[in-house]
Amino acid sequence: MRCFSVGVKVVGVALATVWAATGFSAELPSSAPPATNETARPSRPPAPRRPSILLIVADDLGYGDLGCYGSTRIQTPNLDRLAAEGIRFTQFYAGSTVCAPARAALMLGKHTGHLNLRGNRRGATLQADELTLAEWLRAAGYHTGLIGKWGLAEEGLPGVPWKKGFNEFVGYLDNVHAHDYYTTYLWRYDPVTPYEGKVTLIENFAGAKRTYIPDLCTKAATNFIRIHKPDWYNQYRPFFLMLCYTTPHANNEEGRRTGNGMQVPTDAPYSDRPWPQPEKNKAAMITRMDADIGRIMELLKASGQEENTIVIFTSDNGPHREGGVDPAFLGSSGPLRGIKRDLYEGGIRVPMIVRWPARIRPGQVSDFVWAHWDLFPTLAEAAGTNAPAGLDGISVFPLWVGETQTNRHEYLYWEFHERGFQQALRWGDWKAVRPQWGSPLELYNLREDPGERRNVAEQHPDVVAKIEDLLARARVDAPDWPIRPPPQVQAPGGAATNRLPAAVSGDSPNPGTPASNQP
Ligand SMILES: [Ca+2]
Repeated sequence: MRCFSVGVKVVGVALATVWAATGFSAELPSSAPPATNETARPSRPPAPRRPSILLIVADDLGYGDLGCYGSTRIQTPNLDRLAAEGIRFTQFYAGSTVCAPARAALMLGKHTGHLNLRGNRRGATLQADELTLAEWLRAAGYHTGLIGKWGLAEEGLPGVPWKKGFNEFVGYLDNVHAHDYYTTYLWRYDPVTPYEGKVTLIENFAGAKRTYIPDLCTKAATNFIRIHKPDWYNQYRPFFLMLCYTTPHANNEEGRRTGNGMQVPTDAPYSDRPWPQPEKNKAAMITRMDADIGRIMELLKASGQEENTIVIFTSDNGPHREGGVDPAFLGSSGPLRGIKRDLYEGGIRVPMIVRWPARIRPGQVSDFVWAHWDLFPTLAEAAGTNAPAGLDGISVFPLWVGETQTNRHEYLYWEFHERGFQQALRWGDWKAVRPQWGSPLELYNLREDPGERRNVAEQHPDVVAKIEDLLARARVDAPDWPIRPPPQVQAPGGAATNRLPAAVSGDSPNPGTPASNQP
């Protein structure tokens, strides 16, 4: 009994601090864990213990933005250490080249040839009948939380986080709202309080910049990890926490007003660099996130959760040219070609680090080819379940834990519906890109030419033909995303035309987002 009392006291202290430092305490009571008592307390933890999962997703962070991926200008010592203590993947791909479809691919385990959501658009949402990774893990007994940017539904739509598998949520629903690093409100969902709605951040009223949202997300994450430790007072229930920083996405609206949309409280430790101010700020944003992740790792260690928590770090798509930055200045695409909104490697190849001391041997670098849509089946297996049928993803769990990985992708596929219609497909070392509807495939050999500089399609017609076959079966039409040409297609002979050939259906205006609202 004494042990129980002490435990409750510890929990109580942690709960009291949940939102205290986030500015929420004035408006909201603290959440509380389910009532427990001595008889409900398990006598021992179930064995083997399933891991907790912390999935950290950065926003528009490029393949070359971390020290462990070759950056010489941006300091990321904590992520470098994370990589050294786990597996750093060199050929991991985002689900898309912009936010919403990439995150949909991650949550649903499908690629953009099968998603309903294939681009950024106001009003887009996950559907009620679409099963998410969070729903799967919650059904498997995990306590699930989302902190930061969601971007897969706005208020009143079926895809809001609390209807898609998350027990708790604090953050941004909408991708454009997520541009604002000093917003005056966030959304919060807490079924225990219960609370569902907007939380006002009065300290940011009238343009004041007192609460920097990534700082708040870090505080919320550390509180979540303290409270939901899979200890006896939580009946050894593991957690799944998805921490979606907006770093280093630009505040596009601020960028248009001031020329610098890279918001951060201080440009340290880059203040004295002879760089343009937006570049200093961008580097400082990434280094600040790195320090935050370092604090989270310290907490996992101090609270005894380090050994059996899988920590994953990735990004949703490649680096942007927004908010006053030039993505080449800091080398954000590394050696790769292209940026956000391209289907060249720089738009879609992103960092992926996985650390799990209990099962993953440290110090590994892997060139295994996989993607966001593999996280669903992989984490389902980590949670001791079989993934649902019908996913495009494969489980990479065997590779993670040093077993033979027999399951490999025949190919990876992307399509993207801004600026017309782009497609890309990776097959072995080959990468094909169709940069706009109706144009011939470009072909690159990534082993010899990772920067996609030499289009070798003419030298390899057999490979092009094979990839055209794969493309024909890689996708199905989506009602909201008709295939359309770019505004002006050069017809044979040089005349510009907007006409689609009869074979292509769905010739309706693409409901794309206006440029000013591009997430
Ligand atoms: Ca993004």
